[in-house]
Amino acid sequence: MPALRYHSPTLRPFDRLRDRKLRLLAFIRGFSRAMFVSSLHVPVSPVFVRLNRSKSCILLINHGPNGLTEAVLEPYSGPSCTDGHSRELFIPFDRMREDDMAVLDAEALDFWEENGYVVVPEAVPPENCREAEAAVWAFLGMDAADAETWYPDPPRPGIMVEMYQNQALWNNRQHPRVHGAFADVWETEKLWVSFDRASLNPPERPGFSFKGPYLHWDISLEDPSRFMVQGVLYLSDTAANQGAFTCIPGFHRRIGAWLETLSDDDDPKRCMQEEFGHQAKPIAGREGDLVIWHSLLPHGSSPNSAERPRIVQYITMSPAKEDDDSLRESRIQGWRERLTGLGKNQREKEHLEGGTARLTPLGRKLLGLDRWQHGQ
Ligand SMILES: O=C(O)CCC(=O)C(=O)O
Repeated sequence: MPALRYHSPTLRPFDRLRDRKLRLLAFIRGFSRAMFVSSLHVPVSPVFVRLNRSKSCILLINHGPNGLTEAVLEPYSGPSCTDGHSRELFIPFDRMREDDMAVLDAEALDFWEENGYVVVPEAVPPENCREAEAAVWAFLGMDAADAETWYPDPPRPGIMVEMYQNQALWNNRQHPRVHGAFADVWETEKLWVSFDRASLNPPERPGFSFKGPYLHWDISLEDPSRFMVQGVLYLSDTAANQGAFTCIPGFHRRIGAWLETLSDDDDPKRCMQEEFGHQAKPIAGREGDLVIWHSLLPHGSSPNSAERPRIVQYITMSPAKEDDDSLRESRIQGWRERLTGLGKNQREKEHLEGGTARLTPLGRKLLGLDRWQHGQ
């Protein structure tokens, strides 16, 4: 029986089947009810399923009088089985999460794949936003109600706020829905969270103009197949003209071919701005919404022509590197001693003045203090 290769995750997952195990299957993207029913018809059982990154399973399907009634995925470590009783599927994802943990539904995942960004609504509750927003105002020594304090003299170098270890920031990092959304895009829950900062982007006014960041990339473009994601959490409602996060939707899918057209002397960032800058789209969001974007999307902030500053917290997650002891120790030290993030590890204001953030069991794993293997 020939191997079946399936690459196009455009079909919708099971939406009517209620069996928990069947719905679990749906969250291996690309393996959908529609595919089952219309492409495979009645699949033979057992089916050998090779998930990428070396995980394999046996899928056992039991038929009831009305067709498919039960499907069970069992871990499998034996050889590939492609005999007459099984069929080999190559499914390009290795996620096996239960659907009640999923944050992004099939529509959101399709949107993500198409556009390279997704807005996760209400990723954290309003009280988390208010606490984090208050922490930003306090850190900057500004008064939310007094616009004169938003424009200090000398001016701030940009919109970034160099706070990393505040309890309110950690509360958002360790919020289960934030983790769930990143787990959906990474297809694994075993993640570490970045020590990222906040930003405050005030309205432009005479004598004060937006200084960036304009459209850019934060990763090397040497290997355009690399997968990395970034995120911004809106701490208050943010209109499109309020300094919203801006990106060129879908660029992650065409960047590889486009880079091929550039010569060695071309500067990709300048060429991208000239050719595609007009396609940049500001992404509005409500308080607590999290925008996750594919790092190959050109992205930046934008000038604020509204009345109120835009205040955000940056958060991203990536697969935990639990075997890297020195990295793990340095993360723990960064949290415990309240050092600056983004790899800088400096002793600044939070080290001198702050208290170490309290972590939940999820937060301990996202830091690296506890290992993912040991349950949760
Ligand atoms: O603040 C924003 O909206 C964009 C931030 C950004 O460009 C970045 O994090 O690299």
